[in-house]
Amino acid sequence: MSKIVSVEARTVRAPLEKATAFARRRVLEREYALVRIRTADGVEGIGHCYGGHAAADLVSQAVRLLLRPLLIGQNTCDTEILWQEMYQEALLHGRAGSVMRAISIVDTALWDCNAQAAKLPLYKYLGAASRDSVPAYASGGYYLDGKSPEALGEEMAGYVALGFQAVKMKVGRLSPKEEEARIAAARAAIGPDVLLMLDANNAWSDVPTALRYIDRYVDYDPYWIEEPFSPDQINEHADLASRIKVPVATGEIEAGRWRFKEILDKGAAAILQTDAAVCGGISEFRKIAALADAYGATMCPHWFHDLHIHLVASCANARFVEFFADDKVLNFRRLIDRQLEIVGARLKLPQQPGLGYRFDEMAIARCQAEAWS
Ligand code: SMN
Ligand code: MG
Repeated sequence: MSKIVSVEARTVRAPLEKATAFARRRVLEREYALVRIRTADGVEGIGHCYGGHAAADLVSQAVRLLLRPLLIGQNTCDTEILWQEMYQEALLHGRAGSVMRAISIVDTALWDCNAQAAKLPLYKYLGAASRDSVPAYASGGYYLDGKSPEALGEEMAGYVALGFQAVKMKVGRLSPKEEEARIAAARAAIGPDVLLMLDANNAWSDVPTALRYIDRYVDYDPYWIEEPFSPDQINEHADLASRIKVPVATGEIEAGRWRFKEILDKGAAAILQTDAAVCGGISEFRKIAALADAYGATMCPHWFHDLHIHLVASCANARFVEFFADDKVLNFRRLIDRQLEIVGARLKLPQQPGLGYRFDEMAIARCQAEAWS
């Protein structure tokens, strides 16, 4: 019996040890919305999303007020039916943003329940596209007060020493000249063969400004330039993509297959960074990945490596998991009870049923967390 008997949510506020920054924001604290779904046969599925630096309660409340009433008593296997019902129910509030995050985490918890009930790791339940491990890149290179280009280079070289052959750093916060010094230091530290991704986090608002920066970056052989503009500036992404050889990557805060189709139709990105905890869940991610495949685009999902390892391992057109090696800038790893194993430049596929990890209640209690309700 996969009948849903309870749906609970909670918001967790997890401070960072040290303030960190990317192009247009400084971050001191991270908020997460968590969900757990229990079934009549005793299975518990989980889902989680980033709720930003404040107000993740918007997501938890959407789970409680909008989604829970239509989930209780339903069957966890009816993922397509339930997705349609949640989407329709949330139409006025949702379609993107916090309410789509709420749908995403509920959908993830349903898939977690179903894969556990089938006693299969999620990637196998979805249909494996990889056997033992998947490629990953190490993500970091944030701005910290007093962090020199040399220190950035050391950080990047540290990821290579761990085994990674692809690394990502932040760009777009400083002047073009200061940025060039950072990128030059990173490239010198990692050598010519390691892939170097650049994440601009919506740094620029027009194509000429973006080009002033990127013209200086190209000498250091970037593998992609990520989120050069606001996500709503799809035309600017497309214009930039038509002018530079470096592939444009985007999509970490986009939701719904229709929006990704627009990105692909306009040639605005060659790499989609769809986040299953943002776009509408695992059900929606798979539709977006199939759409991207037909356009020859590649999926490189956005962070939450513990979740996205299953999606990279079950989509033939997925290339990399984004991996955060410590909890300095992203501290979600502190809230769960299992860490992935790095094997060279790859991550070993977990063999436990479902997502393969649980929330660590003790670790959550050490944060500012509300009770499940
Ligand atoms: C990022 C932003 C917000 C949360 C996690 C990670 C970043 C990335 O843009 O792509 O790594
Ligand atoms: Mg990014």
